[in-house]
Amino acid sequence: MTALPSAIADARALLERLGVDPAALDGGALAARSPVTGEVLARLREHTADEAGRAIETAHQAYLAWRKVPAPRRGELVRLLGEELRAAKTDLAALVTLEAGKVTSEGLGEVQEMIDICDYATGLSRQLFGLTLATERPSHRMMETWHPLGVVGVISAFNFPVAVWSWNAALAFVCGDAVVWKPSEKTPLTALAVQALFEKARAKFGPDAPDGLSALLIGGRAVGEALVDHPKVPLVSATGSTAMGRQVGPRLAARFARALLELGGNNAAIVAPSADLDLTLRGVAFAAMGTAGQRCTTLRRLFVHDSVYDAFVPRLKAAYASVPVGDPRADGVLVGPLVDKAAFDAMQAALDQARAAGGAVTGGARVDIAGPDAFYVAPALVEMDRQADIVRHETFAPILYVMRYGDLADAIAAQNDVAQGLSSSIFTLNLREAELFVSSEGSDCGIANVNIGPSGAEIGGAFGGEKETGGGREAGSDSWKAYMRRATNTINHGTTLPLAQGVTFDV
Ligand code: UN1
Repeated sequence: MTALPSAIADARALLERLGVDPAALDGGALAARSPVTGEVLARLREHTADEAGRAIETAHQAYLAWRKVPAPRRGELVRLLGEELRAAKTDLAALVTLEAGKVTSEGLGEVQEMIDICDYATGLSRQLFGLTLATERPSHRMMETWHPLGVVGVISAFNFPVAVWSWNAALAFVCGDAVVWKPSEKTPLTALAVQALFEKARAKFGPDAPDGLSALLIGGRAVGEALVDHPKVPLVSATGSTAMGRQVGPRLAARFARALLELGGNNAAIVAPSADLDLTLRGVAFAAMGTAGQRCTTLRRLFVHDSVYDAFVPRLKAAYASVPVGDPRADGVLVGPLVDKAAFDAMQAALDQARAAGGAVTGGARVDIAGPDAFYVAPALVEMDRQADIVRHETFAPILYVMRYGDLADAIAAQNDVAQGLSSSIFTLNLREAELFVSSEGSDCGIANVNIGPSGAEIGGAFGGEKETGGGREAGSDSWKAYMRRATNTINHGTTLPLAQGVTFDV
C-alpha cells in the first residue's frame, strides 16, 4: 500500500495523450516502475537482438535517403520536433516525474533542455561548414566537407531519461544521420512517449523523412549489445556508469567504430576565503541535493577553506536538515526519491564506509513517504578529514563529502585526484584564484565553473568530461562534428599535375 496517490492512472493517461499505443503497455516482461510510489506502471515487451538488428538495417536504409535531403530542410524536421515538445511539455515533464522521480520544476527543465537543443540544432542545420585551406600546389583548391555519418546509436541513463536522447538525436538528424535509441530499462515509458512525438513531427514533415529514421529498442543487455556490435552503426553515444563504458568502449574500438562516452563524475567545488557565502550556499545546495544527487554532474566533494569552514558548514548542515523531501509532484518539494532499492542500498553502504573511515555523517536516513517500495532519503552531508577511498568513488545518491583545506594548490590537487573528470567549481571573488582554477594548471575537468555549482549546464556549451568520464562531448559548441564524417578535398583546376612535397614522377 502506498501512502501517496497512485501514479498508475495518471501515467496511463499521460502516455495516451502523448500518443503511445495503450496496447504496448501490458503483458511484457519488463516492469516499468515509478520510484515515486514504487508501483509498476506498465509491463513492456522487450525487443530481441534479431529485432534490434532489423531496426538497425531499416535505420541504415533511412540514412541512405535522409543524407540526400539538404541540411536546412533536415533542420525543419527538428524544428517540428521542437514544436511537438513545446506543445507536450507539461505532459512529458509529468511523465518524467512519475518515471524518474524528478521534482516538477526539474521535469519541466528536462523537457526545456530538449526544446533548447531542437532550436539550437535547427539553426545549426545552416552552419555545418568546413574550412577552405591553403594548398601548396598552384591552381589547386583544398577544402573540407562534412558528410552524414550513418546510424547513430544512443544509450541513455534513467536520470535524464529524455534530454540525453535529444542532445544526440537533434544534432544527428540535422547532420543527416538516423538514430537508434536504447533507453535505460528503468525509464522505457518516457522513451516511448518521445518516439511517439518524433513520429508526429515526422508525419508533419512529409515523406522525405523516411520510416525508421528514429527507432527505439526496449530491453536490456541483449539489445544494447546488438547496437554496440552492429557493423552499420558507426557511432554509439553512451551515457551511464564508468562500468558500462568499460564494456562499450572496447567493443566499439574492436570494430573501429566511434564512441562518444559520458560516464561517471565525481564533481567537486572549492569554497575559497572570499566566497559570497549566501550565493555559495544556494549553489552548493542545488548541485548536491538537487535531483536527489542523481545527476552525473551532482556535487559530491566540497573543499572549504579553513577561514570560512566554521561560518559556512553549519549553515549548509541547516539547509540539509530543512530541505523538503517527499512526493516530487507536490509543490515545494525539492528532493524526490532515489530511483530504486539498489540505489538506496548503495547509498547506505557508502555511508557505512565513510563512517568506518572516520566520517561524521549528518542525514542519510530513509524517510517513509510512500511505503516499502519507494526509496526516499534525507540527503547526507559527511565531514571527512581526508579524501578517503569512498570519497573517490561515485555513489549515485545525495552524499556530499565535506573537507577542509588551507592552501588552494592543495585543494585543486585534491579535486583533480580522482579517476573521474566531468565537472567542477570554485566559489571565490578573488580574480587570481578564479583564473587559476580555469587555467591549464587548474581543474582537469571538462566543465570548470566560477561562482556556479557544477550541475545544470546549458546546452550551448560542449558537455562532457575527461579521464574515466570518457572524453565525449555532446550538445553545443562544435560537438556536431562527432556526428559527421570529414572529407578533405583537393581540386586541381590547372593543366599540369604538380605533386605535393615537390615529388617528381614523370612517366
Ligand atoms: C547527466 O546527469 O546525465 O548539467 C547530465 C547538468 C545537465 C546534464 C546532466 N544539463 O546537470
